[in-house]
Amino acid sequence: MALSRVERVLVLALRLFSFAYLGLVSLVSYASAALASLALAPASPPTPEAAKAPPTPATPCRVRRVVPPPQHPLLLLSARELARRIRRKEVSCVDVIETYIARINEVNPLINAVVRDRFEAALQEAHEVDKLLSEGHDDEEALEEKFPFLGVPVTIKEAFALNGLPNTSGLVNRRNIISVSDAVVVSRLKQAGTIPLGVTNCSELCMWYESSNRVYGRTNNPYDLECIVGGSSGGEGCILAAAGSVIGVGADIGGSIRMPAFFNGIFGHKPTTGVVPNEGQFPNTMGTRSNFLCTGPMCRFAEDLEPMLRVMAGPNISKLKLDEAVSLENIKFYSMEHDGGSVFVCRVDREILQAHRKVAERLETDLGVQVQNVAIRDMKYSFQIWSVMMTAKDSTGKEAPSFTELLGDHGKPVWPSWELVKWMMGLSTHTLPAIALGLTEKIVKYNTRLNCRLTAMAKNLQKEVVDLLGEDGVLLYPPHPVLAPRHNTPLAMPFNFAYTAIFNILGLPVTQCPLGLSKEGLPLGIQVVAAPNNDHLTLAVARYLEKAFGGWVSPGASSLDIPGTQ
Ligand SMILES: *[C@@H]1O[C@H](CO)[C@@H](O)[C@H](O)[C@H]1NC(C)=O
Ligand SMILES: *[C@@H]1O[C@H](CO)[C@@H](O)[C@H](O)[C@H]1NC(C)=O
Ligand SMILES: CC(=O)N[C@H]1CO[C@H](CO)[C@@H](O)[C@@H]1O
Repeated sequence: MALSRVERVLVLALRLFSFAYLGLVSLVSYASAALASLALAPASPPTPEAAKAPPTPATPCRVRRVVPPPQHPLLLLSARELARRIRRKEVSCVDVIETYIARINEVNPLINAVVRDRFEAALQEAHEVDKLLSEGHDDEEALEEKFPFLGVPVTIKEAFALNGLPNTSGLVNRRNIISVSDAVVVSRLKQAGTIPLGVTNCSELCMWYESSNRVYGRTNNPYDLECIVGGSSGGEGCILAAAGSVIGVGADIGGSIRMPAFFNGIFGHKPTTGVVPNEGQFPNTMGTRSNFLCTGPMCRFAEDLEPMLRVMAGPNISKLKLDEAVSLENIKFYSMEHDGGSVFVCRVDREILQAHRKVAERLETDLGVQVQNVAIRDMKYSFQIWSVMMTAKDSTGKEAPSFTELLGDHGKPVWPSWELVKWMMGLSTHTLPAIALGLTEKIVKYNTRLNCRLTAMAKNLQKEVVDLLGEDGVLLYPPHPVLAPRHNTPLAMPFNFAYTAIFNILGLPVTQCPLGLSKEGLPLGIQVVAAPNNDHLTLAVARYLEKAFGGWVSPGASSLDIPGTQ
């Protein structure tokens, strides 16, 4: 399919914009660095002691700032293991909760991931759990059946309602809204015995892949504070990776679980569409978009994905086949190393590619399987397909609400060009990506013919991928073309999320799995995709990859940072 004229103009405009934008960003950062060094320079001549001190070595490159590694052994256990030890009274629930609160207090000033906490209430609930256990009404098995996560701390993406905490989704207008109820998944997790510690940051209206907004500010990557955490469930990915939480809740309409899971080196699962209820989050989706939004689990340890999914899905879990045993040797593995060359998206980073190939090699040697390379042609149009499908009318002919309407939050729709002017003067309460998205929505309208073609393409692509994977197939696909970028730079590569977004349109279950760290110490990863309702396959592969590649790596613990190693 040739590019339409609109698209060609858009690509050109985008390139120009990226250059201009990156130029501006580097100018501003040099200027502020220069100002900072001026401000730090001693006003008087250096004292003799200062003169004697060894000169600070010139650093050839930027020094990476990371969060300190977790020291307490309780912070290194999976949620399953924590629950087991609490049930057996090998550790008190109060100890677990206090340890996690201390960890959040230690790392949050650096990363700004937890934006509101409920520490006091959590401690109160921990005391109740310990009391329940000391009364000893139930035996261990009955307890596990009733409360699989009894006493386990959990964090929740701020966009979800958690009683007593805000759900602004980063909109300044909603700053004073406090939830008076729980979202369905939150209430199910509470019933399973978890203790929520607080809510975590997201992007404005959950529509961008950098978690920064005018209500809570910006969240920093625990492996490099200068880098983004991804979005929209970015605070969640970040606090999990920083060992300030062990399990968490995210939602994903274009990669909002999988991108932060990738940038922060943890596990994130986008379930098959229509299994986990989305109710109780803002903005809640309407029309066709609700077919693409998926709520799902995020966590540090692969073994926690499945029990979380069971709890969050409730009765809908019967749609999946989680009780079926999976033998990895019988899975048909397919691999696609890039999308085939979309003009909108960056090329896949060499280290991501290398990690991908290592996975394929390892599968072949460990399991004796053949990983088959495939080239699915229309994956190249992922971004166009996603954007057309997101604005499609639903079966009743109703259009999804526009982004500018959502920004206005039941008030007047926001006028993006005016907001841009205000933004330049530092007066807008919106973030630049949100304004840019509003503008794009106004300017770019696919014409009807192109619309029909892309809609048809989405249908065909879905059939092609589902037929290929069948009941026993799994596709390996990069989670994103680049490693966690520096803050603000995503604006210069706005469509890279197409690598995750296409699977929302296709409705397939996908698990993002961490694969260790890059040379620079940033997380690597891979997406594992299966046909609808075959979540059990991707979850089994996730557990295997964790064993083979080490899973989550504690930030600040890589050989690069510990003096004396290597
Ligand atoms: C939080 O957001 C959801 C979704 O919009 C909404 O249903 C819920 O009422 C909100 N909570 C409050 C107390 O406003
Ligand atoms: C089952 O899934 C559907 C679609 O996501 C959802 O609307 C419904 O609430 C779910 N049912 C239950 C009982 O969770
Ligand atoms: C930068 C910023 O605004 N950070 C805020 C994030 O949220 C916490 C908790 O609400 C605040 O204390 C920070 O000031």
